[in-house]
Amino acid sequence: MSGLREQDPALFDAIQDERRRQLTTLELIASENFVSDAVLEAMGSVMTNKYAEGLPRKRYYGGCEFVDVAEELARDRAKRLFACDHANVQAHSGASANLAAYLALSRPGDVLLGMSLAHGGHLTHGHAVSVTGQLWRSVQYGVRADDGRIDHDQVESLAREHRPRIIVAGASAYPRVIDFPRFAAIAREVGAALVVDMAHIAGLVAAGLHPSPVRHADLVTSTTHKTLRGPRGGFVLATAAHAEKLDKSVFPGLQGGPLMHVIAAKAVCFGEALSDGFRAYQRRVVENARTLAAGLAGRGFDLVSGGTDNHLMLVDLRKRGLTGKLAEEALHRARITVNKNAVPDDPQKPWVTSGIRIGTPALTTRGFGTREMDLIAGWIARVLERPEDAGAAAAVEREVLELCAGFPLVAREPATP
Ligand code: DSN
Repeated sequence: MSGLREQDPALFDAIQDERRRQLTTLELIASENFVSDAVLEAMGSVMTNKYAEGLPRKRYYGGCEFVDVAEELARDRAKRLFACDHANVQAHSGASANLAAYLALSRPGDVLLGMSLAHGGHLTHGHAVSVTGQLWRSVQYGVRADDGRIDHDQVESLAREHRPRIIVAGASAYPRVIDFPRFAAIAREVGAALVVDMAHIAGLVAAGLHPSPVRHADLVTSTTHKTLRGPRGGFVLATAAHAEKLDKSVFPGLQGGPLMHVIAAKAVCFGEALSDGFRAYQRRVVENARTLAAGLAGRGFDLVSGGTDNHLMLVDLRKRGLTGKLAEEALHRARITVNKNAVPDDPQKPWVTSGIRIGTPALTTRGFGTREMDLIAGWIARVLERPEDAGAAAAVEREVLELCAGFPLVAREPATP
């Protein structure tokens, strides 16, 4: 067999271009990260060739003895990492993980109480354009207008009024600690199950830097590729009581053959996350986010909730007369990658928005520290001061390229499961 370069030069070139883009831009999308060489190697392995419907030692196909090893490693390490009874590591994505959780604990038509995307939640927490908002009767809570924090009183009163079957806690653009005990108390009071989607903060939870949802939730869903720094995929943690229902709702309920090469890479990821090096990395992620947030606030930017406790911040650009779209595009010209993001009660459409979301997991993996975060805050301020000025963007771009050259993406410490 020939290599990719010879067999498919167009695709080979696209991969090389993407590699160069990652090396020569400042990656500040809060949900992205750079995986280790070991994770990449497992993902690019022959395990992709294998069908393995079922669970380890209970498969519908022969020849599963080695993929069983991979899945057992992934499950065992996930259980150790998050101190939980049971882990299903087959969900293809965070969206699949959430659907599997809802199917395990409810039926379509039941009431689902989740956080509105417009206030920092997620499409799959019951948004009208998502299957979760179409098949379930969705009720949505949000954050308080005055301080940008989750409005637990609203959660409680909506729960009492609508008696949801499931309450979902978790977010994709919420910079503060989530109070899982409070959610659990509300769920208990109204007889709802609690699902926590910890996709964004899974790495912080693993490192003990955000309180764990595990003792409070019936099911905990997550992705592996955000702060957890693994392959693109999902997983679900369960109490022993829900284990069987959960496994059945993933397969055969929702999915066919599991992606065994991705599951192998999840095993590597969980192994890495058990190391001291990973905990130190997460501490730097949070420290960098605080520094970047302070650097932006100090330069006059409004941050939703006034700052951050975790790996991300949400910048409200309304007072500057900018939209998220314009800011994203201007920063892109300077090789600074962020995403436009709705701020609470955003007057703009979702494809325009009034904010940008900024996160530090990827650049922290790359070795950036607080000194670089302050530089970056300054560059963001300079670009957004004159967002239409190509000269200003070009000047920052030159500095970005110089900084990037000093931080090549190199393999990190090996996994120490
Ligand atoms: N798209 C993810 C994010 O950026 O947060 C959530 O699914």
